[in-house]
Amino acid sequence: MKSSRIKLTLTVIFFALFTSFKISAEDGSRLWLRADTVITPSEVIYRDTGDETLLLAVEELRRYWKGHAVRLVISDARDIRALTSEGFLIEGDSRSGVTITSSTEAGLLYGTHHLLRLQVTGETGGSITVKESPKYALRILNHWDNQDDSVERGYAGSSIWQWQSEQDSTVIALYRNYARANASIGLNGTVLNNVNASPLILSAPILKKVKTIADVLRPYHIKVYLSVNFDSPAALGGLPSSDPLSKDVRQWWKGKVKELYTVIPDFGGFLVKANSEGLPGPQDFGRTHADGANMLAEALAPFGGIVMWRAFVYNPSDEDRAKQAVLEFLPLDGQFSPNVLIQVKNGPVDFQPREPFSPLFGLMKETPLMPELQITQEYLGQSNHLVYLATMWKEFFESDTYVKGEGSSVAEITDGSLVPQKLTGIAGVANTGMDVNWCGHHFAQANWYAFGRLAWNHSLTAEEVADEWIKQTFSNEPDFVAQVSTLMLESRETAVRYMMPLGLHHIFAWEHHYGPEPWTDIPGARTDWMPSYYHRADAEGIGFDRSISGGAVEQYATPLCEKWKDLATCPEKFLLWFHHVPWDYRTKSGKILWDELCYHYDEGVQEVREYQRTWDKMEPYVDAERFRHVQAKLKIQSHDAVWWKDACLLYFQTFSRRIIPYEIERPIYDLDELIENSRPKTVKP
Ligand code: BDP
Repeated sequence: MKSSRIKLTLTVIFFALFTSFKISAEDGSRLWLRADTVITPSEVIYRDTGDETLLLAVEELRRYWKGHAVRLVISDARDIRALTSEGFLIEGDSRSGVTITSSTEAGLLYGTHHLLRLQVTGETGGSITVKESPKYALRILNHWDNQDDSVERGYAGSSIWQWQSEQDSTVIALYRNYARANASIGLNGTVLNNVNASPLILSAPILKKVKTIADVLRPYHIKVYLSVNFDSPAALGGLPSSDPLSKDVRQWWKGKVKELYTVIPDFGGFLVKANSEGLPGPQDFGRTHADGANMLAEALAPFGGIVMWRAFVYNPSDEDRAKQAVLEFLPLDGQFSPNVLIQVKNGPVDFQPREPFSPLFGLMKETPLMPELQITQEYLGQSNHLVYLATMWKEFFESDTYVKGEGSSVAEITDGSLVPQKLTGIAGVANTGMDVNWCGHHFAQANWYAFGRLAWNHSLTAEEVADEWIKQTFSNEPDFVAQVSTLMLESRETAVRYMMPLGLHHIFAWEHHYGPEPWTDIPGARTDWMPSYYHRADAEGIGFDRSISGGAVEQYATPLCEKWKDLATCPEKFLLWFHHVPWDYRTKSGKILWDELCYHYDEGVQEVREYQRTWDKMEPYVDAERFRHVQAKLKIQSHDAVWWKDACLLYFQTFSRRIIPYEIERPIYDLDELIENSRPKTVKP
């Protein structure tokens, strides 16, 4: 009896070990960097200066390059100088040898990763000539990580910085893997902490940890930045105020910055969220955003540091929230110091599944603007929904602002190609956490990947990026690549359909932003946090009329303003963003608005079910663990799509008083039940 129990235990242990070993091989922890190491390394020819970045490039090539010798060359020849310092040239042939040339070691590391990517995606067969320079100089991840290791809007576990733990060899190895992943896609900066920053981030014990992170990231050519709390001089330094024009306050910041650079000589600079959502800022002292930003800029300038000052501001007021950033920032154009960038979210409200571009792009002409994209899917199903964001970001990059005539895309305005800029940059709010696959959903890794690739080169297509990612992350099998790529490319539009079609926005549960709650109305809470503020459904129709005189549409240049202002010419994807539209309005399909809305929701649901069928067919191409994981997530997504459809249609029907124009399956939800279950348990003060 006893011995058989021991036997059983041993068998269990054996199987657990065996299977966990097998599983850990494809648990997603290797991200898109899954190439096997080569048995006989190829020759790597380089001049050993001991530079750590160069040695990382050499190590990558020795481990993974399967072709003939690679030569790494630092050169300042004219054609190399024509590239930016991070640019590179790859020339050669995998059979007779390849040369990577750059003016810097960082360029060689980027070139190395590019070459290895070409190898994995099967493009190193013939001769190779690649010449690349990044479009944006600063390509930065923003981590909304707190010192207690929680992550604001993070859906993949606790903070990868592990603030609460010893920075032992396991933690250092984690930092290293993170840095390598970022370097492989061209990212060169990281803001470690939440924009809702605690003043304690600048305290000595935390700066010690920051230094350790910076030391690990440095060889990967990744700079560390911090979000700072504007009230730090008072809250941390004990000064009576944090007024940016006070001499003592300015001195405090200068001292702090000096201390920072003593510990981290290549520190990048500060990211600041000020006078936004209750955070302190210069306006608390009757000063402007420019006064605040310039004070920090002055402290950072001697060390080459920068300030990324966020334009995400809105206050409870009579003004439409979508207009407020322009109202606050445009008058300050031209007043910011040369080392300040204004960091602007892609849309004027808040990372919705679809928004028009923020009108600050193009309007603010004298100040470098840095787009802020959100990789973490706060409003896009978090880590449960498969939503590939590159298509959304491409829509944003390619949006024509018309401010310099036709062809003034957001991308060309911000990357300095249309209007020369002193500084160029782009930020992405990270989706990483301690989950073994880093991002919660295997397909959410694609968004981290795509952010890096598009920050490097926004003219890549969403399809090219998806192809690269699929081949590296899963398989080169053409059938698999084709089907999964189609699914990814459609996925964002699908999410828009089952969540907020036709320009609807912000009808989420107001705190967690996961599910639908178009009915929420909490007495005493801010109206601009309530869905009804945005959808404005009533007996006549639905949508936010921003086409009125003085409305948000007027913040856009001619001819966009005129086009969007007119219901007849406004693209239907923005219909309810700019107009309050009667329920019986005839849409382009010939259906009335109510019916059109119903069909969009239903199509969204049907499309997710189609993704489930597609994925089921992919089983032969995918390892069992990742296959099942994605399958399970799609099931949740499919369930949520029906939840969205039922919630929105049942609720809006109470206004439209029309029938749903197709035969519906019995709704899985009842409106009263939906409302009852969604009542917030706690209310923010
Ligand atoms: C909103 C998030 C909130 C962030 C804020 C911001 O809900 O958690 O703090 O944006 O960007 O999207 O500052």
